[in-house]
Amino acid sequence: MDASGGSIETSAVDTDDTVRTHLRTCPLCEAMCGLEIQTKGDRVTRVRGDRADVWSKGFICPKGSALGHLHHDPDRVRVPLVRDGEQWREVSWEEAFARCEELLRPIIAEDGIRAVTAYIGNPAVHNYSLSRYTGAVAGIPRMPVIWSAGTVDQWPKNVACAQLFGNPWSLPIPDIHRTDLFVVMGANPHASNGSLFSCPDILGEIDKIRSRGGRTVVVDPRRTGTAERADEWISIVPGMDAAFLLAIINVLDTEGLVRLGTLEGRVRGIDQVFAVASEFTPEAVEAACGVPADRIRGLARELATTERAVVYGRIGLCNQEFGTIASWAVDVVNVLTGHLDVEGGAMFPTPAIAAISRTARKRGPMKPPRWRTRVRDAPEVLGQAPLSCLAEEIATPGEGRVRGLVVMAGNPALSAPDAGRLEEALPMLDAMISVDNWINETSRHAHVILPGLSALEQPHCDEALWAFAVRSAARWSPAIFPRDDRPHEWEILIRLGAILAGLPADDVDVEAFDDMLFAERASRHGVVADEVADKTKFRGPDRIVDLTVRMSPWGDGYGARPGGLTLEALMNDHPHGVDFGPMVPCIDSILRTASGDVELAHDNILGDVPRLRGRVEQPRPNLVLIGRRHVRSNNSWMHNVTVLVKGRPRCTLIVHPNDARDLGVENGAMVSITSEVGTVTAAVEISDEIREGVVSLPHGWGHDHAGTRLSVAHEHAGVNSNLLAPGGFVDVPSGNAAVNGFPVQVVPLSPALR
Ligand SMILES: Nc1nc2c(c(=O)[nH]1)N[C@H]1C(S)=C(S)[C@@H](COP(=O)(O)OP(=O)(O)OC[C@H]3O[C@@H](n4cnc5c(=O)[nH]c(N)nc54)[C@H](O)[C@@H]3O)O[C@H]1N2
Ligand SMILES: Nc1nc2c(c(=O)[nH]1)N[C@H]1C(S)=C(S)[C@@H](COP(=O)(O)OP(=O)(O)OC[C@H]3O[C@@H](n4cnc5c(=O)[nH]c(N)nc54)[C@H](O)[C@@H]3O)O[C@H]1N2
Ligand code: SF4
Ligand SMILES: [Mo]
Repeated sequence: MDASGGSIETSAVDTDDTVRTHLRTCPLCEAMCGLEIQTKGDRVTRVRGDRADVWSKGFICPKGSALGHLHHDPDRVRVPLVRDGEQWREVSWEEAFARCEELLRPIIAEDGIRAVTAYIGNPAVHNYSLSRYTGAVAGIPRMPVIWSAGTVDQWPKNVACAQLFGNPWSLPIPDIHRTDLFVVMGANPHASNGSLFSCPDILGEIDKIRSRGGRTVVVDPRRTGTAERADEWISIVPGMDAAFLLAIINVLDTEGLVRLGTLEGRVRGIDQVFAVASEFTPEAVEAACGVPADRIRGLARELATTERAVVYGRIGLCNQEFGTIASWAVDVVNVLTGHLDVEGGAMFPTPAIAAISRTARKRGPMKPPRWRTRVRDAPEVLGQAPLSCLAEEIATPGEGRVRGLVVMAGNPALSAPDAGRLEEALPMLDAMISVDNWINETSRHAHVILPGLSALEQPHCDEALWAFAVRSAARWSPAIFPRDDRPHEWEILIRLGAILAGLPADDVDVEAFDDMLFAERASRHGVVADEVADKTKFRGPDRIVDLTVRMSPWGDGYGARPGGLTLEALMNDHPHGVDFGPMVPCIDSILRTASGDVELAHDNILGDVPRLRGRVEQPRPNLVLIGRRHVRSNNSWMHNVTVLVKGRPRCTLIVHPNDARDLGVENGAMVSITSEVGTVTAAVEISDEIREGVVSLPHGWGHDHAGTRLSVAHEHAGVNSNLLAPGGFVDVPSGNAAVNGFPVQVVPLSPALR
């Protein structure tokens, strides 16, 4: 393998038509598949899974094969754009930054930096040039408040882990390779390929569990592709997982099934948890959950008596009404059945790229909110407030109004709850800068669009995601079409941060800021930047990866452990990745709670139980809506690729046959769907895969707006399900959006299209 780390020349003559094969990590989801990408000149000619990859061993999904289409998409923005009325003008980078300065400067002069905020979208996690530098935009100017997709995503899990383990990012991951009972709640890796649980080919692993005599149980209101592949589907009423899990805890207590195993003597608050769970008997919750008491009891016993078992919960347990209790209870069950930090249970990864430092101080219980939002008075939780508040912060006049917004790799016009209000608010901004590669539903409102490089034009390293991976592996990939004529996103973000801090746009010393940011990050790993300056040849995100690789247990510690891994060695010696083995028990290096033990009982979680009790006792609405994902979609942003959107329309409302009969609709009928905040129309797809009383509409659609530049997506528009999601419907302890499980009315609009 050559020194550039994975480019194999397969033609001797270097012409424009040279065929090359490149090794490259897919940046599109958390599975991090290693791909083999063939190019001819400047075209991608073939993408397939890299069978020699130590991590993914050839696995690939349809999105990965579409990477070339994303790169070649004629609609992709390649040059900075500045708005001139309704038109976009292509400008130089200097002019683009000058325009940012011109727009932002008066706002900050008049109202201070608090009048400007930022939104960080999901792809930042998959792009290390962005992820480690979004902090530059917020940090250099000391922006007091930022927003992110986090509060429509995993915030409840962060809150739960902050309490249980003392670090919001210490997330236990199912050891799927060694478990014999895999309970999947509110996750559908058949579509998502796994989340906060990096593992290629999870469905293949489910087959392997069965072949070694084990079982997989999926708890979901919908019989998903994952449920089809599993051994059992437990159909649950949306939002009732917290009650279901408290009932399991209740059984563990009353039937004397608790077994702490290796955590004996390291767990606090069990009695308080049992006291709270005492009224949640399986019989008391069966009607609300829609799951027979016997099945709940049986599952508790199976979990308690199976040597290697694990419960895993994901987005369906997070962006729902009781996200924090549910996400917390998943790990409480793992703890009480002796399945935390042991093989085949829920384990903490030890990443070889240790982006999250484990040397953090011990923490007391979570702090009371340090600030509240101006308009709704919503409390901050772990530094963020509900994303649905952003619209009113822009639209409501008065002191402290948000007048400037920097959006980094996000499309909140489609992804934020109560999206209609955000759609109305974005045009009220005096300055909106989008760092994005397309003109979509959000960036169409920007004044300046600063495009990043395509995935294939830049190197890639999942320096954040390996912390959630089932094995201690690592990989770095070089750019396939490197370019030096355009700034990398990390450079763009530093320049924006400096402009926001008041520096002249044409005089930003990017290198100096990078040094400063590196020094700050190095100090978190106990490294003094000046002392290692001559030991690294990298800058930007690569220097950070070099730091985190070298400070990992396998790293060379900048010379302290000769022969240990460095980024240079990862690049040169391991083009197919490097694998240091499965997860190992490591609770001592994880726990950062005040007591140093696992702390189960916290007021802000247990204190939310009365709200849950109230819901359990309430009559159920007629119909509630949940979302869904599809393997060929990626939230809102990959619908402009023909091969991914062709075929039957996917933005349909799935309705159970009995509900369809009650509504008087047949397959294909158009219906209006109305919630307390909006109405959309969609075609009905009748299927018994959905629970009665529940309908499902996917998110990320609604590409019919004027002013976007998404020619393919426009033809496959669908509707925006977040026009329906009520902004005030949140999981209270975390502030996370509950975009699943809210009541809707469905009304037929047309006769069935037979
Ligand atoms: N109803 C409902 N709503 C949801 C969810 C749900 O399940 N149901 N899920 C929620 C979740 S989990 C999430 S994470 C959010 C996602 O919400 P967002 O992150 O706001 O939305 P995405 O659709 O991921 O938007 C990605 C944007 O990044 C741009 N982009 C892609 N790659 C790059 C890149 O390399 N650089 C730059 N600069 N830009 C890039 C795309 O053009 C697009 O504009 O949606 C949430 N909203
Ligand atoms: N192909 C593809 N892959 C993706 C994405 C994508 O959009 N497309 N998005 C990425 C992102 S940003 C994320 S966060 C991850 C998410 O990864 P996953 O969590 O696996 O996401 P989903 O496929 O939406 O699965 C969520 C499941 O929760 C169920 N559900 C809804 N409400 C409830 C409830 O109240 N209780 C229970 N028990 N289940 C419920 C839904 O029916 C659905 O099957 O996927 C990532 N990967
Ligand atoms: S599962 Fe698909 S989208 Fe995810 S990393 Fe692998 S190829 Fe890419
Ligand atoms: Mo997400």
